[in-house]
Amino acid sequence: MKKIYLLFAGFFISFAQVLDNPERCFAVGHLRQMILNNPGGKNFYDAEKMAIAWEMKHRQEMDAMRGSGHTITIPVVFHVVYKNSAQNIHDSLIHSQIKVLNECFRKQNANYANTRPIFDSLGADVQIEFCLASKDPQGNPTSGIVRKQAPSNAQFNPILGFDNVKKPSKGGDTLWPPDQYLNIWTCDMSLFGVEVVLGYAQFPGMNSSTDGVVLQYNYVGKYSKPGFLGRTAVHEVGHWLGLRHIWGDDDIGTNPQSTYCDSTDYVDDTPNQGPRSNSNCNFSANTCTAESAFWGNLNPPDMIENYMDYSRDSCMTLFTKGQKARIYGFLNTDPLRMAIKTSSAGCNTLQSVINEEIISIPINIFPNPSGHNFQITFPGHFIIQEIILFTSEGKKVRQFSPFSTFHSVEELPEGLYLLNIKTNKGLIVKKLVKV
Ligand SMILES: [Ca+2]
Ligand SMILES: [Ca+2]
Ligand SMILES: [Zn+2]
Repeated sequence: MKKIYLLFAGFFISFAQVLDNPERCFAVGHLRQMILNNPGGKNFYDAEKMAIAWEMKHRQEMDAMRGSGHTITIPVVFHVVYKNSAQNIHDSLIHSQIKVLNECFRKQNANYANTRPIFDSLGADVQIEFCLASKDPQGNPTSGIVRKQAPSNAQFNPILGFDNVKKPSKGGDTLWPPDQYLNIWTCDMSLFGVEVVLGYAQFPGMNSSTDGVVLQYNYVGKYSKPGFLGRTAVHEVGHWLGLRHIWGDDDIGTNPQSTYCDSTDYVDDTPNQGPRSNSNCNFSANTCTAESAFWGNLNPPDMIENYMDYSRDSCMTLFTKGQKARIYGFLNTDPLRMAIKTSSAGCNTLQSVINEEIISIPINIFPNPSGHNFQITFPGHFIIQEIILFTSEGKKVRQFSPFSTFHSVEELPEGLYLLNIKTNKGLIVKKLVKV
């Protein structure tokens, strides 16, 4: 399909769009549009100056914090804005998304081990965790997920419906106070039925009435879309915390294939990079040879493992220590990000990831209800790796061997349990009733 450049507000919108290949991220386009809409208004670049100044002064503090066990918890509210049932995504996908965010920001992602040796000492436990808020702005209990049906003619794509998902008058949903919540909207940003972008974030230091992250609904959660692992949200929350793209965004609006090595993400341990990665895992990419002071005479390859590049989800493994320091710069200088560290919005305890309502997988439990033993049947192409039983409140009560035929629940109290069956195809959760 040929490239279609979309004209908007008198300038070429920065994501010159190849319509059969949705752009990963519209955060920088959003930033430019915000500045255009409100010239002279509060601006990310001012917030960034403050963050960089903080970072310079507090290097030692950052070192001392490492491994200290201190974490910041950020309560999240998901606004699910939908026009049909597919867009009204299941709670379990959102729970799974929170889990992915926590794995990546705490460096607990299983694929960290795939980070190349030249980079593997640079990965940071960012010491930030996310949870679904347990209190709404009025102080009433909430699941941290709010749902709103939008009229069928509502327009949420960034070209014809810029930030509309945040505006009730345009069919969107109002944000919750951004000093207490990370607001994440999910919606369909397609244009004429074609996906144009996976997500975008508003950078720190901008208009507080539109703060937050927007995700294309079918990229939410770990197994929502083949080939994607929920890392669109990780990338966007990285922007929301102040990170720039690793290549410094100087390829936008010009020739995406050009090599531009003079811009920066203001992080010294991420090597200079020319253009963005092209949603691939090209380990031989080395687009800039003159690196920053951090790398001395070394000429490291492009860090395609970084969450702030445009690599494929499966080869993303890290935020660096330098990116962590930059994030803490914003967390200690930007008014909204400073306030959210002591949010009183509380946290829900996540239940296990429940997939069975979404994907019909021919895995059966019998007998169910069960008084003594149960068996699991599954198709031959599934390999069962782990079987864990949780109470309906999410407390782990049993782990069963994946190699046994019968699993005993004899001594357990009667009631509803959730059986998490980890397979080579993903996690499947089944309800089990003990009688
Ligand atoms: Ca860099
Ligand atoms: Ca290089
Ligand atoms: Zn981005």
